This record gives sequence, C-alpha cells and structure tokens, in this order.
Amino acid sequence: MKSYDSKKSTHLSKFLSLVLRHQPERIHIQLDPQGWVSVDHLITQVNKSGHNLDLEWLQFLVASSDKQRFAFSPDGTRIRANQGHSTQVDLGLQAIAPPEFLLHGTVQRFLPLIQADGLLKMSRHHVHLSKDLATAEQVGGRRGEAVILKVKAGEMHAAGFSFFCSENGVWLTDHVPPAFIVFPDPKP
Ligand code: HQG
Repeated sequence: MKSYDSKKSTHLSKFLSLVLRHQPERIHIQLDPQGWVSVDHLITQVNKSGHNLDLEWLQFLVASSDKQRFAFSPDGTRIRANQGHSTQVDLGLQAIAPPEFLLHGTVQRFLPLIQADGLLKMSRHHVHLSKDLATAEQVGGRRGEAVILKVKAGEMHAAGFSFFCSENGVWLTDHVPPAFIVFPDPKP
C-alpha cells in the first residue's frame, strides 16, 4: 500500500466524517437508511467538490483511521461511518449487556448540567462511552482538561436501559441519569 501525506489524510478523513455522518448534501450524496453510500459515487462526488481521492486512498483512509471511523460493506461496494451520525440512520446495532462500568470523558464546565440532567446525547444519536481510560481521556481532552465520569452500566442494564456497541468498540446508550454516574471528588 502506498503511504500518504498525513496532514492531507487527516484533512480528508475529517471531510469524510463530515459528509458520511452529518452533511451528505454538501457533496450531493444520499445515505441509505443504514448510512451506506456507493464507494464509486462517493469518490466521484468528493472529487467534484475539489478534493482528490481515489479508491486506493479511500482504502488507506479506512484502514488507517485511528478509531476505525468508517467501514466498507462486505462486498466492498459501499461505505459508511461506523458511528457518530447526526443524520437519521439506523446502524442496525443489537442491544447487548455492557461491562459493569463504562467511562465518559468530559470537562469540568459541563458538570453542573450533567449532575442535574445526566449525560445527554446532545447532537449525536447516543451518549458515547468507552471501556478504557485512555479513550475517555482523549475524548474529554478535546475540550480541555479531561474529567472522567464512571457510569454504572451494569446497574443501568439491570434497570432496563439498552446498550449498544458500535463496530469500532464505542459503547452507546440513550441517556445516563445522574443516579448512575460516579462523579469525581471536587478539587480542593
Ligand atoms: C457533554 C469523537 C451539558 C458531553 C470523540 C460532551 C468521541 C453535556 C458533549 C465521540 C451533557 C457532547 C463522542 C449535559 C453530555 N449537559 N453537557 N447534560 N451531557 N454533555 O462530541 O462524548 O472524532 O457529542 O460530556 O472522540 O465528547 O467524532 O460527544 O462533552 O468518540 O470520531 O456534551 O466523538 O469521535 O459532545 O464525543 P460530543 P463526546 P470522532
């Protein structure tokens, strides 16, 4: 496989996230109800919008995405984002039992609202949770100093809340009420 300029790859990967999760109309494509779009059509439309993409590069972007953001259909003719959509898509995820605890990385300034309302999905389809600390720290760290919340996922599941795990290992749920969140001790 050829290797590609990493700055250009990041730029294109962000652009693909934008059109496959949020704004397909920006390059005049339509996602099907499960979020898929034809690979050939995507490449054509991305190129029409002034970017430079070919199949080999797209395959490289899918394979090298640090969080496996995209997936090809089994026959390789279609592509979609694995999660993170704000457009209406049904990823066909099956509800499964979560681990006892999951983590959510956020920042201090959101805590008063999270303490009042719990974790809300905001503009995404689900609240995003992770199993490992490194991911939660990275997610929270996008906004400042990460604050890690521990979610009592096992108790939530026992209480009837549904959990899903996306193809790239992100745990998803609709809403985490404050009663199921362990907040860090306030800083002295
Ligand atoms: C916060 C990226 C106020 C929540 C990441 C978060 C992840 C509340 C922000 C993925 C709240 C929403 C998801 C409440 C939650 N009041 N704020 N009641 N409940 N929040 O980006 O979890 O690069 O929609 O703590 O790496 O940060 O896109 O969610 O800070 O995997 O692939 O509201 O997005 O992945 O922010 O990140 P987001 P997130 P990608």
